[in-house]
Amino acid sequence: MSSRVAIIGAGPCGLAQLRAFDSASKAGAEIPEMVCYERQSDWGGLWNYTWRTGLDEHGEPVHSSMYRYLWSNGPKECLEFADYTFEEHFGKPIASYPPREVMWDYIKGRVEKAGIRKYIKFNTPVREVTYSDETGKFTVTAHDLKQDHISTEEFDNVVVASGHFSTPNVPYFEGFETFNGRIMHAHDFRDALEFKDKDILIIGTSYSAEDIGSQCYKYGAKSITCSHRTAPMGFHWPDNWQEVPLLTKVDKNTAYFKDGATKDVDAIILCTGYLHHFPFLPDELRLKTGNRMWPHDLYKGVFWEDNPKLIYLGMQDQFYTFNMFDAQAWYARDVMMGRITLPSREEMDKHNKVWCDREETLETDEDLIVFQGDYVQELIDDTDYPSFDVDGVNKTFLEWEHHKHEDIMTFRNKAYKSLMTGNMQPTHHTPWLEATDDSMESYLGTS
Ligand code: FAD
Ligand code: NA7
Repeated sequence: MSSRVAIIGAGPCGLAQLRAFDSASKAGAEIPEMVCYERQSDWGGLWNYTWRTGLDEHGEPVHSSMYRYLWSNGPKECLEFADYTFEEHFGKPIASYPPREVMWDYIKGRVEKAGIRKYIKFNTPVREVTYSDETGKFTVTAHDLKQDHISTEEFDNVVVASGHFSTPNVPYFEGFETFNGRIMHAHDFRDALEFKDKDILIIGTSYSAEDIGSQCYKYGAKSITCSHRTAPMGFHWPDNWQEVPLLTKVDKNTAYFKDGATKDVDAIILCTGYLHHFPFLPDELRLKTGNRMWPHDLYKGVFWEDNPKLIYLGMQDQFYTFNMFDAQAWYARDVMMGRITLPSREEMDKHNKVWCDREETLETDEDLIVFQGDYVQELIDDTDYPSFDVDGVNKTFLEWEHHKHEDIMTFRNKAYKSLMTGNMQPTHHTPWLEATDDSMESYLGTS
């Protein structure tokens, strides 16, 4: 019997794993039997938008944290698949910051072309994974929600591709229980129009804070106040936007900050990040980490060192996304297929330490980007994933950072060169601030 691989999640990471095996198969190799379990009814992970919040129609936690009007927060040229370009998908160069629907279409295009939907069991959350030292196999228990049937299967490898931007980190601040307005986490944010003409308070200073605040500004919020724990974001914000120290308490509608300042607000949006949450894994298999560039205990950033037959994809904090997931999936595939042999535990620890130590030295965004670029390069050097210009991607990221610091409300009007095709991409037909229709037809200029 050939070996069997379970993949948990059909978001960009899980799809990368399926595509990696598929490409080996199309090149004539014998590949393991694969089963991909996906909790949602469709693929694409976070990019599969839902209007729902809280629990879904089956009583499962809603996975997606994406919202209406979301446009890519980095240039698409930095995440482009090396084996399936945007130009191949759309038949022409397109502007650099596509809205979610356009991105979702692109993600789907590659896997539809590959014909790998057949491996996925939709509406089927994984409930439990265990490992037996005796048999050397994993037992995966999954719940078919449509049939309301729970079943188990055995596998030689398990690939955890369940994402880590879905379970909200929700801190408490004094007075929240009597606040006279809406308190929500970014995970439940869906439509900025809800906050038109409102004074909003955002807690947090990372991507969600920056982008949800910008969305609210774009769609007519009266004022945006951003409260920071560590440091302000420091962009050139519009006049009705201020950055303040950390919230200390709220009383009715009044927010109090560490420096003694106050502000009356209508709503509070907690952009306080997410938890790595794997309720289906036992202690000895479960990755425990915050959102960081080099999660510990993972050799090459993917293999669970205590039992490298367990693989985690995409668990890093991310500058690089889709092409990094591919690099990981191709490498993991080659290990699972015996093309690459893992070193001893001691060697793994040694290798890990080099990356951990380097992570400690990272200070600037440039350091973080180059660090992740070097990691991607290390992985792709060892597999047949089409090599691409990682240094060029790093440079595009740096241009992007520069454009954001020039003007946070216009950076999405810029265009970049594809590192895969070498073609300059066009600027979008409408400046981002004025483009209120985020449909694919509008973006591609076909309506
Ligand atoms: P996910 O996309 O989260 O997919 C995980 C999949 O696993 C989901 O389909 C989920 O249903 C499934 N799953 C979870 N648990 C189970 C279970 N127990 N059983 C079965 N299935 C399960 N990246 C960019 O490159 N550009 C952007 O502009 C960008 N914007 C973002 C905006 C937001 C608001 C967020 C939260 C993230 C954004 N990201 C962006 C980063 C994002 O993490 C990646 O683009 C990508 O979606 C990660 O892929 P993934 O497969 O690891 O996880
Ligand atoms: P991140 O990038 O993990 O950032 C979380 C932010 O939340 C960060 O600014 C933290 O501040 C802040 N935070 C966390 N806990 C607290 C508490 N208790 N009080 C105040 N502030 C807090 O998450 P994002 O949601 O922004 O981004 C995740 C992904 O979504 C990203 O990849 C994007 O592409 C979209 P800190 O700096 O630690 O003080």
